[in-house]
Amino acid sequence: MKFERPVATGSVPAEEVVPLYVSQPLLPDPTALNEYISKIWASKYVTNHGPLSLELEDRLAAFLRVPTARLFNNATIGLLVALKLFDLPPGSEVITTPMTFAATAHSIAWNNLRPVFVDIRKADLTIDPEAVELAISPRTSAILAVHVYGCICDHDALQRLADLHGLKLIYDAAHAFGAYWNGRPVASLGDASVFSFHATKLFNTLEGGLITTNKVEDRESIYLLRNFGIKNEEEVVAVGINGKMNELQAAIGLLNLDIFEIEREKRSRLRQRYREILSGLDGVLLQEAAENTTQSEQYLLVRIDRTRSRLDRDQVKERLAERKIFARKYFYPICTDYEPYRNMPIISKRARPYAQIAKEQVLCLPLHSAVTEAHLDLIAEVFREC
Ligand code: T4K
Repeated sequence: MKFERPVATGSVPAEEVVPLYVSQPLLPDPTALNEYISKIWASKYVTNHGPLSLELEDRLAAFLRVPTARLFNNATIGLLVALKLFDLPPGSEVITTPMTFAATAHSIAWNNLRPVFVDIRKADLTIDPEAVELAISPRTSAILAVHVYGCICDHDALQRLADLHGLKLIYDAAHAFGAYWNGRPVASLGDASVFSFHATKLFNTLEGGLITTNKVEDRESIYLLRNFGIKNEEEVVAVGINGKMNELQAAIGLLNLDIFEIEREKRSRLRQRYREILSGLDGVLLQEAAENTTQSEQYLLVRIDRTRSRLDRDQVKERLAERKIFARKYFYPICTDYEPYRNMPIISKRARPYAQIAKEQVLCLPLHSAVTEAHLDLIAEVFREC
């Protein structure tokens, strides 16, 4: 539907408002980057486990308090390798959520495993442990849970189920860098976690990813899988892949590691501002982190409940776009709407899975330091109409 309304009538004229996207990459000072570039150029060592990537791995392992942290060229390859690491029986089932990015489900299918989709919790849209329990069968080998939008899963309940049924518990932590569960960095939860360092992520290396585990012996296995399975010049001992991070990406990571907490602080304050603007509006719900967890500040998710609001989610998105504010419908469509997984059920304790309701409501608003009070005025105006 096309709206003919004039754009922006808030305190700031629309033409003065710079287009605003859902994400904006955190980029380091180019002068500092140039220093790294000079060093890389002088050394001529640009990839294949270079000194900067090794330094970044060590710093990340210390920051995340894990013995094993292995960098990857992106999180999708990281997810492929994390699943490969555990030699799950071919054709066995991996329980996951449909409310996620395509990479989660695809990494299961690429490993010749079968994704089994289960419902999500209403409170924070993370995977519902009760639905996981319903889906466990003799064919299940693992749970691939997602800390979606930066909200942390119910780890206690998932770990209990994994222990009880002898399953691997792997976290797609693409959105969760820097988040805590019961005072622990989430990197140490379950059997493995995979983080994304894509440009749209708070901590980023332009493209990149990281696998973390609690076992020191995984360092060698992940290293091999990341490097074609090559042990030395004469031995190839595993079916590996090329998942290496290059030195330019690592340099950006080293610099961003020094500044990302500042950005996160700004995002926390911005989340508070969003709360002030949106709380009390009928039919508008903000996602909140569960007790004993912290938000990574990756995404600002609102749900717009059409049964209680005047405008639906798509209309709100369109009205924001008219004001040059580009929100995104992460994650609509959900995985069970995709061609390869179409018609697969979403196992749920409800007659109608909550994921089917939530997918019509979700909208991610810009959450980064380029958001100004003028933008917030425009956003508030749209939501008041809503
Ligand atoms: N698991 C989960 C749960 C994930 O969400 C993801 C990725 C993965 C696994 C896999 O991680 P990686 O293999 O990518 O490391 C983006 C990202 O590409 C993707 O990393 C992310 N999740 C997904 C949720 O979103 P798009 O297609 O929505 O991005 P795009 O290019 O439309 O960018 C969004 C906005 O960000 C743009 O409108 C403008 C801004 N932007 C973007 C880029 C790339 C910039 O300002 N500068 C930029 O360079 O997929």
